[in-house]
Amino acid sequence: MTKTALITGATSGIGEATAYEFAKQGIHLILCGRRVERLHTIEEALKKLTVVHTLNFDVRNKQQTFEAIASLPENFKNIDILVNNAGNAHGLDPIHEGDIDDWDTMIDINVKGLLYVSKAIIPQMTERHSGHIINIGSSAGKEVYPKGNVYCATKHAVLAITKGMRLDLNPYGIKVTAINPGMVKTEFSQVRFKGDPISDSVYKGFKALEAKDVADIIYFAVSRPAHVNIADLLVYPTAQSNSTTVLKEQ
Ligand code: NDP
Ligand code: 8X3
Repeated sequence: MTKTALITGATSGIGEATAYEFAKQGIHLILCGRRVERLHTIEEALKKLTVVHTLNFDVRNKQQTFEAIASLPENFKNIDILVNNAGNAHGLDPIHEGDIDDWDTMIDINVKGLLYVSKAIIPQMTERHSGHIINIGSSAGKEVYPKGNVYCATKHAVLAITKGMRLDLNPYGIKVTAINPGMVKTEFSQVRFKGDPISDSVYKGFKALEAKDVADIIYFAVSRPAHVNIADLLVYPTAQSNSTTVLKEQ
């Protein structure tokens, strides 16, 4: 039976690559993000492969989030796969120099936004006794690195929420998975460093993961047989061995 997936943060990086991967597999798509033009460009491209609907909302806005999801047309209302991917780091500063607005932004998007979207969708999954939630955590949810403080805290929270969801939703036959990548070359560092050219140096001297590498893994997780749940997966680029150790060419 054809499945429907809702992907947050589908306008770039891991979310966009996941949309392409799912579309190739014929999964019907609900693509979410704030940048409406990008949503439409991606929709136009993917319409050749599958059925696509777009939702334009900011996950920080509770009302917008619930209204957007409630507005889904009948043929998109039953969501089988939720990919909670929207998120970013904002800033990289020691805790005593951190910007409070950056902290608010990361907590509001990465933690509260993920919860709002989940709250809007989970009741239909519990009612149908089926569904799969993929939460995009990070290696930063497993370890804390210098200056990573609040971003790492949000990703630790994503992991705790994932574990909580798995416990609470297991009786309803709902799978819950955390996919935790190390360094992936996306727009992530441009956002973190607010367009500062320093963002160009982050992925220099080694082969970082590509968004497609993570998308392949997400599709692998959602395509396992009914009795198999990938609970928690950590993936690094080969050159990376933990959050602070990356083999770079000089
Ligand atoms: P990108 O910056 O390329 O993508 C982030 C996506 O999140 C965009 O589509 C953006 O869409 C969306 N987004 C951001 N803020 C909001 C918001 N307030 N409301 C709705 N959507 C929002 O980064 P990545 O693809 O790398 O990041 C995706 C996820 O992967 C994040 O959760 C990130 O923490 C995680 N991750 C990334 C890693 C990396 O090294 N790149 C490693 C580990 C985890 P728009 O701006 O259009 O709203
Ligand atoms: C993104 C990976 O190491 O840049 O979550 O924080 S890292």
